[in-house]
Amino acid sequence: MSIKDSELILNPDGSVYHLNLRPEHISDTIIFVGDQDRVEKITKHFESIEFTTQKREFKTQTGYYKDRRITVISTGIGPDNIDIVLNELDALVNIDLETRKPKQNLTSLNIIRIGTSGALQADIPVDSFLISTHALDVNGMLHFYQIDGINNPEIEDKFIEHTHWDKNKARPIIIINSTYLQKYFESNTVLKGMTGTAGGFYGPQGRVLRLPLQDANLNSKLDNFSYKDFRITNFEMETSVIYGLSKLLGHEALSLNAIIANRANGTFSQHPKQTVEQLIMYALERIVNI
Ligand code: R1P
Repeated sequence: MSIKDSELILNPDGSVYHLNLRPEHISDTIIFVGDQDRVEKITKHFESIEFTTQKREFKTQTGYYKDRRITVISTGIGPDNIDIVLNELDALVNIDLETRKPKQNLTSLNIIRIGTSGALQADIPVDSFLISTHALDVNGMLHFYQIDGINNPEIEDKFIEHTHWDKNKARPIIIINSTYLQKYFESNTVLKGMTGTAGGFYGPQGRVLRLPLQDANLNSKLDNFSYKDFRITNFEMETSVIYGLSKLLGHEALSLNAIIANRANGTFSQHPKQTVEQLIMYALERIVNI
């Protein structure tokens, strides 16, 4: 059965609907950033750029860094955009866009997120780098897929019990990332931890401007949750769904976080752009070794 036009929408030039990409436009090594302006902060280091396109917040460039063909794509903010980006990238490599049928031989992409994040633990300094070894999904998008096999009910139940999680909110999902990519990015100076992924920036991450929160103590409960050697280290808005959808679709993914805020002690980096630039160079130098 071929996938109907309404389910896999292609533009008149044959590109996928939101990303404006055809299969030949992407590498199998893909860097995700949130901010569309961060794409060129990465590709300015490339020897050459062979392709550029942008539709809405999804800007893509493909080129070469030290003989390695790399695609950089901006996802915008949040889990909903990751649903679009990962499904459309997967369609580019794993669905025959002519016959509209899934391919027999599947391609596994290497996906590296270079993002910013706020630490939840007082001892994680601003301007540090952190690899997400685990992800805590508190936004609910993944529940629309069959997630048996990527979730960890035993740890999730402990978390629900610890936080008295409100049953009107989506059940939290904890994903253990087991990608082979991690070993390429580890070092003595890079921290590791469980990254919480929220579906919003303010209330869902415990920020109060004018609206009261359903649970004003949630961040401190996240802060002091521990199970075996798990500790929730930081908050952002994409990692759990990148990890979840990548596992379901058969791709390898790793999330690298530049910690630019510390929520526990209320501090923000004095030079966030420099910190992100340093993480970009750190990532590029390691990507060439994969
Ligand atoms: C919020 O300001 C955005 O910044 C963080 C969050 O995950 C969210 O996307 O990541 P990026 O800097 O990668 O966008």
